[in-house]
Amino acid sequence: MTVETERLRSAVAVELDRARRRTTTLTEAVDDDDLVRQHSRLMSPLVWDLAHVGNQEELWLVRDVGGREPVRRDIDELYDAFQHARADRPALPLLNPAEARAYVATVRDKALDVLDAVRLDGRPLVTGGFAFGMIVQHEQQHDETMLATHQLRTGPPVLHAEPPPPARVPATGEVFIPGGPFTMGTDTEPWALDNERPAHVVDVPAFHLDVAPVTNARYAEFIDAGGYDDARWWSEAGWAHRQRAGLGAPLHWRRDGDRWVYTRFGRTVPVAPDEPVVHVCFHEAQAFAAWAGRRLPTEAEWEKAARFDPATGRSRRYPWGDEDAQERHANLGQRHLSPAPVGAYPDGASPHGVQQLIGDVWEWTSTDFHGYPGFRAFPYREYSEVFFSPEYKVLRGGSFGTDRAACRGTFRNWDYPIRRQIFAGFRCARDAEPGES
Ligand code: AVJ
Ligand code: FE
Repeated sequence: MTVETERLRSAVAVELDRARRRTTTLTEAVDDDDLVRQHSRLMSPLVWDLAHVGNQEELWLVRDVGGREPVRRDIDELYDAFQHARADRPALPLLNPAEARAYVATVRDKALDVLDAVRLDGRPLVTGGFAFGMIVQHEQQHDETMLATHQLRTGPPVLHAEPPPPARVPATGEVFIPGGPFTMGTDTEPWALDNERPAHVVDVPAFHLDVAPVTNARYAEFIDAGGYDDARWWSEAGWAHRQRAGLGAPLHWRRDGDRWVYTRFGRTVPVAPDEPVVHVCFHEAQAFAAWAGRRLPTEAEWEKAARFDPATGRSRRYPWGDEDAQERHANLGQRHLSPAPVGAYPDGASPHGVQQLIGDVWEWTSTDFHGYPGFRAFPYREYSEVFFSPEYKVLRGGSFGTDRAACRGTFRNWDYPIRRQIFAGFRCARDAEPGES
């Protein structure tokens, strides 16, 4: 066995362990009653996420990669996300918290055993540790989902973290990105999921993009200007939804006298003016942009701004270069329990000077979720392909609740345009003027 393979094995083990520590934090912060309760019809009980994470690990690492005997074949159906809607999951005969903890621990022991024994080349499923990387990202994605469940639960705070760092540089205005081709997607990122592949050239016309995500202060101006009551700014579907759902401010915001407050993980505080707005749906983002005389960026514009290096003509892994995300680059991984103020991460800026593309808030784009030209489902259709549809909008960049293992310049998230419980905000773009190129 080569030194390189051994290094990959230990890197995988570290990532699996990091994900499990986070899952443990999220599921040990509350008592057993709270774990089995449904905090919102939009979300699963936390104990479902916990055992589902273990079940996917069993299916892919223990049974498929390892060829081992099933641990609990009888529970596959309960934890198949396609069999039961989130709202119906509390009524299922789920593993109780103690059983779920024992199950995920047993599966993990076996998965680590498989990691020790299996060749990490040959089969495409394991090349570069892919299946293990997929499972690490799956657990981290569910950890972010569990964090959103924590945000929806009521009661005293149970999660704790340092406040985000302060602004260090100005982060207002927009930058100009000249027109021209760039490489979107990837063929080389070892843990990239199927929807990020293959790499392909896209010609993006010149455009302007905000230096930073739209802040709470700016968003409050839209509210104060009557933006929620003026159908002019909303798409037809957006206005219908705004009416039906009675939208009037981001989720979790509340008026307190003449100011806005929001409740974050059980703590009610004044809305921070210079932090990116979060918990707005696509329709709200789109309406804000129209009111501001702007528009949402397309997914290709977002990725070009995040990855294209005009000096070399190459697409990089992240806005700051090819190096993995460090703490100084971006607000990721639940290190803080909120977005950071705009201007807090100058070290994460792109060559064009666009800030906070990675971390803080997922950013809505105007693009429907579809496969890139030449897309091939891997390793299963249900990861992405079954969601390719104009019903879903693409979100980019990751939030404060996204782990660095599940976030990069090519990473694609998607959701319904009405979703607000996810950690989503946005930034605005506009077309270049004639003559600008
Ligand atoms: C990529 C975040 C939309 O949570 O539905 C988790 C990730 N896929 N389990 C989701 C996922 C299967 C997915 N998103
Ligand atoms: Fe899942």
